[in-house]
Amino acid sequence: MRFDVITLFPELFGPHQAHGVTRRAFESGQVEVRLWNLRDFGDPPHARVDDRPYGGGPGMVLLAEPLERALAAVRAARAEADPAPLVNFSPAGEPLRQDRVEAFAAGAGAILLCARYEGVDQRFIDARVDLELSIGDYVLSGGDLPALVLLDAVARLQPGVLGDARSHQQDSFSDGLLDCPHYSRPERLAVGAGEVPVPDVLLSGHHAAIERWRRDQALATTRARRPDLVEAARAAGRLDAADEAALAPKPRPKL
Ligand code: 4GY
Repeated sequence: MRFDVITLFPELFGPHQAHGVTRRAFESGQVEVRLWNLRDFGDPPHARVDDRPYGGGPGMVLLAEPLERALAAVRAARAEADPAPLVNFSPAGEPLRQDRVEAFAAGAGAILLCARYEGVDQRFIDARVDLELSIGDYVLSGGDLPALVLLDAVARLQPGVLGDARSHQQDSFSDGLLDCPHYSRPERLAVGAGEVPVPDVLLSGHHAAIERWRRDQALATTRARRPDLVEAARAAGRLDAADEAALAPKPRPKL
Protein backbone atom coordinates (compact mmCIF):
# COMPACT_ATOMS: atom_id res chain seq x y z
CA MET A 1 0.00 0.00 0.00
CA ARG A 2 1.05 3.58 -0.47
CA PHE A 3 0.50 6.69 1.62
CA ASP A 4 1.22 10.12 0.17
CA VAL A 5 1.63 12.72 2.91
CA ILE A 6 1.16 16.42 2.19
CA THR A 7 2.94 18.35 4.95
CA LEU A 8 4.93 21.49 5.73
CA PHE A 9 7.26 19.39 7.93
CA PRO A 10 8.32 16.27 6.01
CA GLU A 11 11.34 15.89 8.33
CA LEU A 12 8.98 14.82 11.14
CA PHE A 13 8.26 11.53 9.36
CA GLY A 14 11.72 10.06 8.75
CA PRO A 15 12.63 9.22 12.35
CA HIS A 16 9.40 7.34 12.96
CA GLN A 17 10.00 5.11 9.95
CA ALA A 18 13.54 4.31 11.08
CA HIS A 19 12.74 2.79 14.49
CA GLY A 20 10.86 0.11 16.33
CA VAL A 21 8.89 -2.90 15.22
CA THR A 22 7.22 -0.95 12.43
CA ARG A 23 10.52 -0.10 10.72
CA ARG A 24 10.39 -3.31 8.67
CA ALA A 25 6.98 -2.39 7.24
CA PHE A 26 8.35 0.94 5.97
CA GLU A 27 11.81 -0.25 4.88
CA SER A 28 10.41 -3.22 2.98
CA GLY A 29 7.92 -0.96 1.21
CA GLN A 30 4.98 -2.96 2.59
CA VAL A 31 3.83 0.47 3.70
CA GLU A 32 5.30 2.91 1.19
CA VAL A 33 5.31 6.52 2.38
CA ARG A 34 5.91 9.40 -0.04
CA LEU A 35 6.33 12.85 1.44
CA TRP A 36 5.21 15.99 -0.38
CA ASN A 37 6.35 19.35 0.96
CA LEU A 38 3.43 21.75 0.58
CA ARG A 39 5.97 24.61 0.43
CA ASP A 40 7.02 23.32 -3.01
CA PHE A 41 3.54 24.21 -4.26
CA GLY A 42 3.29 27.63 -2.57
CA ASP A 43 2.39 30.91 -4.31
CA PRO A 44 5.28 32.81 -5.84
CA PRO A 45 7.37 34.79 -5.26
CA HIS A 46 7.92 33.46 -1.72
CA ALA A 47 6.13 30.08 -1.86
CA ARG A 48 3.30 31.35 0.29
CA VAL A 49 0.97 28.62 1.64
CA ASP A 50 -1.07 30.62 4.17
CA ASP A 51 -2.89 33.91 4.50
CA ARG A 52 -5.16 35.81 6.88
CA PRO A 53 -8.76 34.71 7.34
CA TYR A 54 -11.58 36.62 5.64
CA GLY A 55 -13.73 38.16 8.35
CA GLY A 56 -10.70 38.85 10.50
CA GLY A 57 -9.53 37.17 13.64
CA PRO A 58 -6.32 35.56 14.78
CA GLY A 59 -4.19 33.02 12.99
CA MET A 60 -3.68 32.02 9.40
CA VAL A 61 -5.48 29.72 6.99
CA LEU A 62 -3.87 27.20 4.62
CA LEU A 63 -4.54 28.45 1.10
CA ALA A 64 -6.66 26.30 -1.21
CA GLU A 65 -4.59 26.89 -4.36
CA PRO A 66 -1.25 25.46 -3.13
CA LEU A 67 -3.23 22.50 -1.78
CA GLU A 68 -4.90 22.06 -5.17
CA ARG A 69 -1.50 21.98 -6.88
CA ALA A 70 -0.03 19.55 -4.35
CA LEU A 71 -3.02 17.24 -4.61
CA ALA A 72 -2.89 17.30 -8.42
CA ALA A 73 0.79 16.29 -8.28
CA VAL A 74 0.01 13.43 -5.87
CA ARG A 75 -2.91 12.22 -7.96
CA ALA A 76 -0.76 12.29 -11.11
CA ALA A 77 2.01 10.32 -9.37
CA ARG A 78 -0.42 7.72 -8.05
CA ALA A 79 -2.18 7.44 -11.43
CA GLU A 80 -4.94 5.27 -10.03
CA ALA A 81 -8.06 3.93 -11.66
CA ASP A 82 -9.68 3.85 -8.23
CA PRO A 83 -8.50 7.10 -6.58
CA ALA A 84 -7.22 6.80 -3.02
CA PRO A 85 -9.16 8.75 -0.38
CA LEU A 86 -7.86 12.16 0.73
CA VAL A 87 -7.85 12.24 4.52
CA ASN A 88 -7.64 15.42 6.62
CA PHE A 89 -6.91 15.32 10.36
CA SER A 90 -8.97 17.56 12.59
CA PRO A 91 -10.60 17.48 16.01
CA ALA A 92 -13.85 17.87 14.04
CA GLY A 93 -13.24 14.53 12.29
CA GLU A 94 -14.68 11.13 12.97
CA PRO A 95 -12.92 9.47 15.91
CA LEU A 96 -10.22 7.12 14.62
CA ARG A 97 -10.83 3.58 15.85
CA GLN A 98 -9.17 0.21 15.34
CA ASP A 99 -11.80 -0.98 12.84
CA ARG A 100 -10.89 1.95 10.58
CA VAL A 101 -7.16 1.23 11.06
CA GLU A 102 -7.79 -2.38 10.02
CA ALA A 103 -9.61 -1.21 6.90
CA PHE A 104 -6.63 1.00 5.95
CA ALA A 105 -4.22 -1.87 6.73
CA ALA A 106 -6.10 -4.07 4.25
CA GLY A 107 -6.41 -1.36 1.57
CA ALA A 108 -4.28 0.37 -1.07
CA GLY A 109 -3.43 3.44 1.03
CA ALA A 110 -4.51 7.06 1.14
CA ILE A 111 -3.41 10.66 0.77
CA LEU A 112 -2.89 12.26 4.16
CA LEU A 113 -3.23 16.03 4.49
CA CYS A 114 -1.43 17.50 7.48
CA ALA A 115 -2.90 20.93 8.12
CA ARG A 116 -1.21 23.68 10.16
CA TYR A 117 -2.16 27.14 11.46
CA GLU A 118 -5.91 27.58 12.10
CA GLY A 119 -6.83 25.07 9.42
CA VAL A 120 -7.63 24.70 5.75
CA ASP A 121 -9.79 26.89 3.50
CA GLN A 122 -13.18 25.20 3.84
CA ARG A 123 -13.71 25.21 0.05
CA PHE A 124 -10.77 22.81 -0.40
CA ILE A 125 -12.15 20.53 2.31
CA ASP A 126 -15.63 20.54 0.78
CA ALA A 127 -14.38 19.90 -2.75
CA ARG A 128 -11.53 17.46 -2.19
CA VAL A 129 -11.40 15.85 1.25
CA ASP A 130 -13.06 12.44 1.42
CA LEU A 131 -12.70 11.80 5.13
CA GLU A 132 -11.83 13.79 8.24
CA LEU A 133 -10.41 11.85 11.15
CA SER A 134 -9.76 12.88 14.76
CA ILE A 135 -7.29 11.14 17.05
CA GLY A 136 -8.87 12.61 20.17
CA ASP A 137 -10.56 15.52 21.87
CA TYR A 138 -7.58 17.85 22.22
CA VAL A 139 -5.96 20.38 19.91
CA LEU A 140 -2.56 19.85 18.28
CA SER A 141 -0.54 22.37 16.31
CA GLY A 142 -0.85 20.35 13.13
CA GLY A 143 -2.09 17.21 11.45
CA ASP A 144 1.37 15.63 11.22
CA LEU A 145 1.24 13.78 14.51
CA PRO A 146 -2.23 12.36 13.71
CA ALA A 147 -0.88 11.20 10.32
CA LEU A 148 2.02 9.50 12.12
CA VAL A 149 -0.46 7.89 14.50
CA LEU A 150 -2.40 6.42 11.58
CA LEU A 151 0.77 5.23 9.81
CA ASP A 152 2.03 3.57 12.99
CA ALA A 153 -1.25 1.82 13.69
CA VAL A 154 -1.44 0.58 10.07
CA ALA A 155 2.22 -0.50 9.90
CA ARG A 156 2.06 -2.73 12.99
CA LEU A 157 -0.80 -4.71 11.41
CA GLN A 158 1.27 -5.69 8.36
CA PRO A 159 2.09 -9.39 8.12
CA GLY A 160 5.45 -10.17 9.74
CA VAL A 161 5.77 -6.86 11.60
CA LEU A 162 4.90 -8.10 15.05
CA GLY A 163 7.11 -11.07 15.88
CA ASP A 164 4.17 -13.33 16.53
CA ALA A 165 1.01 -13.18 14.41
CA ARG A 166 -0.97 -13.77 17.58
CA SER A 167 0.19 -10.53 19.23
CA HIS A 168 -2.23 -8.27 17.47
CA GLN A 169 -5.06 -10.74 17.78
CA GLN A 170 -4.68 -10.23 21.54
CA ASP A 171 -4.42 -6.42 21.48
CA SER A 172 -6.83 -4.05 23.00
CA PHE A 173 -9.74 -3.66 20.52
CA SER A 174 -8.88 -6.76 18.50
CA ASP A 175 -12.22 -8.08 19.70
CA GLY A 176 -13.70 -4.76 20.76
CA LEU A 177 -12.50 -5.04 24.36
CA LEU A 178 -9.53 -3.60 26.24
CA ASP A 179 -6.51 -5.84 26.75
CA CYS A 180 -5.91 -7.96 29.86
CA PRO A 181 -2.99 -7.15 32.21
CA HIS A 182 0.45 -8.67 31.48
CA TYR A 183 3.12 -9.99 33.86
CA SER A 184 6.72 -11.13 33.54
CA ARG A 185 9.73 -11.87 35.77
CA PRO A 186 10.25 -11.90 38.69
CA GLU A 187 7.53 -14.09 40.18
CA ARG A 188 7.57 -11.97 43.35
CA LEU A 189 8.30 -8.27 42.87
CA ALA A 190 9.64 -6.25 45.80
CA VAL A 191 7.53 -3.06 45.98
CA GLY A 192 7.86 -0.75 48.97
CA ALA A 193 7.71 -2.81 52.16
CA GLY A 194 6.14 -5.92 50.61
CA GLU A 195 6.24 -8.32 47.69
CA VAL A 196 3.70 -8.55 44.90
CA PRO A 197 3.19 -11.96 43.31
CA VAL A 198 2.13 -12.77 39.76
CA PRO A 199 -1.50 -14.02 39.69
CA ASP A 200 -1.37 -17.77 40.50
CA VAL A 201 -3.32 -18.91 37.46
CA LEU A 202 -0.60 -17.57 35.11
CA LEU A 203 1.90 -19.98 36.72
CA SER A 204 -0.49 -22.94 36.68
CA GLY A 205 0.25 -24.18 33.16
CA HIS A 206 -3.52 -24.66 32.76
CA HIS A 207 -3.99 -23.03 29.35
CA ALA A 208 -7.78 -23.05 29.30
CA ALA A 209 -7.89 -21.51 32.78
CA ILE A 210 -5.34 -18.86 31.72
CA GLU A 211 -7.35 -18.00 28.65
CA ARG A 212 -10.53 -17.71 30.74
CA TRP A 213 -8.78 -15.55 33.35
CA ARG A 214 -7.44 -13.20 30.67
CA ARG A 215 -10.84 -12.87 29.07
CA ASP A 216 -12.44 -12.18 32.47
CA GLN A 217 -9.80 -9.53 33.21
CA ALA A 218 -10.40 -7.91 29.82
CA LEU A 219 -14.13 -7.87 30.48
CA ALA A 220 -13.71 -6.42 33.99
CA THR A 221 -11.27 -3.71 32.86
CA THR A 222 -13.44 -2.80 29.90
CA ARG A 223 -16.56 -2.56 32.06
CA ALA A 224 -14.74 -0.40 34.63
CA ARG A 225 -13.08 1.96 32.17
CA ARG A 226 -15.13 1.83 28.97
CA PRO A 227 -18.64 0.51 29.61
CA ASP A 228 -19.55 1.81 26.13
CA LEU A 229 -17.22 -0.81 24.62
CA VAL A 230 -18.90 -3.64 26.57
CA GLU A 231 -22.28 -2.47 25.27
CA ALA A 232 -20.95 -2.32 21.69
CA ALA A 233 -19.40 -5.82 21.97
CA ARG A 234 -22.70 -7.16 23.29
CA ALA A 235 -24.68 -5.46 20.51
CA ALA A 236 -22.27 -6.92 17.92
CA GLY A 237 -22.79 -10.44 19.29
CA ARG A 238 -19.17 -10.68 20.46
CA LEU A 239 -19.99 -11.80 24.02
CA ASP A 240 -20.78 -15.46 24.61
CA ALA A 241 -22.53 -17.09 27.57
CA ALA A 242 -19.28 -17.47 29.52
CA ASP A 243 -18.54 -13.75 28.99
CA GLU A 244 -22.03 -12.81 30.21
CA ALA A 245 -21.58 -15.06 33.25
CA ALA A 246 -18.30 -13.27 34.04
CA LEU A 247 -20.07 -9.92 33.76
CA ALA A 248 -23.16 -10.99 35.75
CA PRO A 249 -23.48 -9.60 39.28
CA LYS A 250 -22.17 -12.21 41.75
CA PRO A 251 -24.90 -13.70 43.94
CA ARG A 252 -24.50 -12.50 47.55
CA PRO A 253 -23.06 -15.38 49.57
CA LYS A 254 -25.68 -16.74 52.06
CA LEU A 255 -24.65 -16.31 55.71
N1 4GY B 1 -7.06 16.16 17.66
N2 4GY B 1 -7.18 14.83 15.74
C1 4GY B 1 -6.24 16.76 15.43
C2 4GY B 1 -5.70 18.09 15.66
C3 4GY B 1 -4.67 20.04 14.69
C4 4GY B 1 -6.49 21.68 11.83
C5 4GY B 1 -4.34 22.79 12.19
C6 4GY B 1 -6.83 15.94 16.38
O1 4GY B 1 -6.83 14.95 14.48
N3 4GY B 1 -6.26 16.12 14.27
O2 4GY B 1 -5.68 18.59 16.77
N4 4GY B 1 -5.24 18.73 14.59
C7 4GY B 1 -4.86 20.77 13.41
C8 4GY B 1 -6.32 20.93 13.10
C9 4GY B 1 -5.75 22.97 11.85
C10 4GY B 1 -4.18 22.09 13.49
